Amino acid sequence: MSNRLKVTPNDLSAFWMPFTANRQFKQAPRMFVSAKDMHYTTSDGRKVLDGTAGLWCVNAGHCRPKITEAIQHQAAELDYAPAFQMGHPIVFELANRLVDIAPKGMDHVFFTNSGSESVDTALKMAIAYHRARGEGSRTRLIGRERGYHGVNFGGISVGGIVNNRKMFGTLLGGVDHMPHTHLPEKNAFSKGVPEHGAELANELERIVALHDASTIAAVIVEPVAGSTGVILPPKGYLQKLREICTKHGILLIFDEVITGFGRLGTPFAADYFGVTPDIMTTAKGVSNGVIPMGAVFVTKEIHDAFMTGPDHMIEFFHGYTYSGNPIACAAALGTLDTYKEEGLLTRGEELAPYWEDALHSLKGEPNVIDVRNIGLIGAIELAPIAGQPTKRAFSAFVKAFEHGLLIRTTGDIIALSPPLIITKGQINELIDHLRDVLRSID
Ligand code: PXG
Ligand code: PLP
Repeated sequence: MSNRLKVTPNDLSAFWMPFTANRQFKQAPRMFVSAKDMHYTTSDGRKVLDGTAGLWCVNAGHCRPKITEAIQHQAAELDYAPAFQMGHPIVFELANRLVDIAPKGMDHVFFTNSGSESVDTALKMAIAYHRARGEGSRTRLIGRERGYHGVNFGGISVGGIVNNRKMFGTLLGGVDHMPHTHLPEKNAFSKGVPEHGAELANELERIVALHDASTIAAVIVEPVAGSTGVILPPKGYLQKLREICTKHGILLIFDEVITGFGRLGTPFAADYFGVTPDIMTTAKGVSNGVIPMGAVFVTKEIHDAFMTGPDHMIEFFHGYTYSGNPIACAAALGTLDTYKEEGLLTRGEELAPYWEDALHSLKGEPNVIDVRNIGLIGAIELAPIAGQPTKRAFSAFVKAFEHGLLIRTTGDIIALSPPLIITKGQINELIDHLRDVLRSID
């Protein structure tokens, strides 16, 4: 083992960890040193079942050979090519492969390096699209309470998670928010999409009436909200949003960073719900989380609106040094090959009923106040400890990790999103572990 891997507590201070309780972590570090398929191995040699596909990204499971080999080969062949005014073959191949599996009408792809960058790219595209068509007054962006759209300024402005916003000043101007769709008093313990709440989409009409459609560029929502603790769209809600946007000439952006690439048992949530947005933001599963990558899908209409002016002029003044990085593209192609060979983009559909029954068997366990599910996503909401919100779920997280299971918590909600290769036996194992954990914490 190289010296680099021998970490002692005094070595931990330099790294300021993202979205982490740094001081707690550094007192009792939790480290993974390797991973294979459904499991991690910890620094003390224990196996941990991955109940969350990393951070909702390792959809094909860990250290898959096709992906590893593609990266190794590409690193030795062409490590980098300038992203601006130059190309390399596999970035075009990847874009074509992605368009092939995307919902009909999503014909063009713009590459980024993360979900946050995909979101800010999409917001800029929406505003610039209207301007290119001579409707420069359409600059407002509409998000939703409890929405998560990454951590860049555009994303936190349209996002609706208070802790992600309140420390960071005035954010973007000209943003409004629709209400979230979490209605526990009506929808608790729903299996799949809840019955009640489609009328909340009409709040968009109220916002349009307030600002006038001529000032609104786009509405952005997660088809299924993940980070905020798994909030599902009520039956008919997304269809209504689509109708209202179309009626008023407002672009609809689906943020599919979590739902993209098979999470719901269909390639994209747009397929699951039968609702096609104008722009779709993705990341995570596009490259199995192995190399950072994001992809923004747009319709031909949006793309073509930019393709005006002299041929030698740049059409869209936007892009990243690493947009379409060759090694990221290779990882993504290896990922798409793996998804295809193993049918992973639709495997969730087959497993969803089993997953649903297993999750809902946790109803009645201590402090469980709701269970929610869709595709291969699950959430178990716990009653908070009085005066100490988040503490109960955090205890569950630490306990689960000690017992060999990785879960994710936000507030007092446990979120589950296993790799799409999970077996029924592993679903049982995951739920049994979780049941023990719920029975053993305060
Ligand atoms: N949009 C959505 C809908 C997301 O879920 C992002 C944008 C930002 O992606 P990047 O790649 O910039 O992180 C996300 C990311 C969690 C969790 O545990 C969720 C995300 C990231 C990390 C943790 O819920 N979502
Ligand atoms: N900051 C500086 C000083 C830069 O030169 C660049 C890119 O050239 C950036 C930020 C943006 O970096 P990226 O393209 O990786 O987003």
